[in-house]
Amino acid sequence: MAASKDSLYLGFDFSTQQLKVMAIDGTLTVVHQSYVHFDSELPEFRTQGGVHIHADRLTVTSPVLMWIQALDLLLEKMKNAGFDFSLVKALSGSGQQHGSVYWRTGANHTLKHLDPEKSLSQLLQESFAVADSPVWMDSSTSPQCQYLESTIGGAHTLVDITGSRAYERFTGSQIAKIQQTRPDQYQNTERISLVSSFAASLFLGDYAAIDFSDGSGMNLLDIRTRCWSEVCLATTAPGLEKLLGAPQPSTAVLGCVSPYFVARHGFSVDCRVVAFTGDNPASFAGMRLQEGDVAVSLGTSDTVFSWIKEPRPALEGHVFCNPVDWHSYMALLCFKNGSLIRERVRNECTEGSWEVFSNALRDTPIGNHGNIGFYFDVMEITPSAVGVHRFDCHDNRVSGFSAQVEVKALLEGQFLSKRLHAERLGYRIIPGSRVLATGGASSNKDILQVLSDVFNAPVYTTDVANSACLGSAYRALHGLESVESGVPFSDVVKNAMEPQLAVTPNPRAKEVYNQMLKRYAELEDRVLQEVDH
Ligand code: XUL
Repeated sequence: MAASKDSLYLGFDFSTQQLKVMAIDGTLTVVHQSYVHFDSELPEFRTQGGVHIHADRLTVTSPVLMWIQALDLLLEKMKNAGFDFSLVKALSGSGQQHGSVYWRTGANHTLKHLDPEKSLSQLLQESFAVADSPVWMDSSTSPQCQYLESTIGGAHTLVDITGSRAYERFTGSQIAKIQQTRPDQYQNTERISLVSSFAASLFLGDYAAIDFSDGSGMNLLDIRTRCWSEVCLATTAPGLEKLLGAPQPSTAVLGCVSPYFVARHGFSVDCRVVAFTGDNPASFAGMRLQEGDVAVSLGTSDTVFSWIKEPRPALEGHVFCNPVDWHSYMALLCFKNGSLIRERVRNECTEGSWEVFSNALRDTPIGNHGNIGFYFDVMEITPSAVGVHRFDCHDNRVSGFSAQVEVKALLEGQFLSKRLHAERLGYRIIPGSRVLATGGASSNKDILQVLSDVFNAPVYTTDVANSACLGSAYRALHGLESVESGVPFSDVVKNAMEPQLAVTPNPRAKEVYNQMLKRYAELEDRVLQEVDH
């Protein structure tokens, strides 16, 4: 299909704090953006950061009607801005991962017969068995996680099937908790959606399938067969297969927008709805990762995603089905000790100056004279350990490093850890591999140089503000084109703006860090054994 400026593709992102939309034309140019901020624009729901944190501090939910009202408001804003819905050829979207929505018996009938004279929030008031949806910030399901792992034969078995061990925020345990604590509401549920497939259902006027990629964040999907795992379903809650519907590829075209959107907003009857997915998979698409690439986001918490061919699920991190190529996988790792610890070390070792911090990185050799440090101010997710642990070149524990060595040890340690755990999930550096760096710290070239040296790959920077939204718009375009011609995602987005090359690896780095990675792995095991975690 020729790139056309008259065809538009929409990407929505139902994220934790706001609902966003981006429109691109056939040349991949962004032509429209809008958003609705939940706390400030829908104050009647009294959320903070888009959520309600309950008295136990562990239960975290969002009102499902808030998301619907936000969509009414967003479409209204777009109309007021003169947005022409009739030009939209396809739409897709993403949602915060793991959150779940419980449609009440009879809701699908309502979805199929929406009166265009009324708003979605008026029409769907009574459509939910559970009014407050559990979201990814919830950590109240430890008993359900323990039960799932022990019943199924241990964490390793669950990892082998679903790509992740049991996590409190993952949807399976959330569903189990609802079924156990509110059996009446569970009984009255006709369908369970993820936030992503719930949002797709609104546009489709029918229950939308859960896609393989977001479905991988539930501890319920067998990531190799891409079917629900019978044993996981049976261990989680009764009657679940029917409640979830069959999962579909993330690139699937689910149908056309419902007549409601045609009559009320002027969408074309042919506008396709492409399966919605999770926000991380959508960002993966927005950053246009390719095989061998790794994306490193350096923010409050650091995250790493990579494209992998052969998954090797591990006890840490997650393997999800790949959102743009169903034969492949994506690995996702989260690290809690990100920029806050970089700032603490900057304050303590370099008088609060990034410039002096950068000098320390430049003035210390690659490999830092064999010194290695682990810096976990708060309990780390990957690996599960806490505290600061320093080792000299003979693997002896030491109580402190000089300021310069400390700075380098922090950065080398953070990046060795990212490489080690990404490799444990199946990531491999191959010729042509790129590191795509994003987030606050990616503006510091000396930090990026260490990243490039440790990964032995060039580092590119990419502005991924709203990458989930952009990725969703790309996916809408790709979904439409692949259904017509089977064209791969990378071809559809090949003319998008390229990331900028920031630094290339020092030729001496490869050997030093290959060696150091082995020592780092051994020392990490020692830290895990020695530390009470
Ligand atoms: C990923 C996760 C978060 C949410 C944020 O596993 O829990 O990144 O997707 O929206």
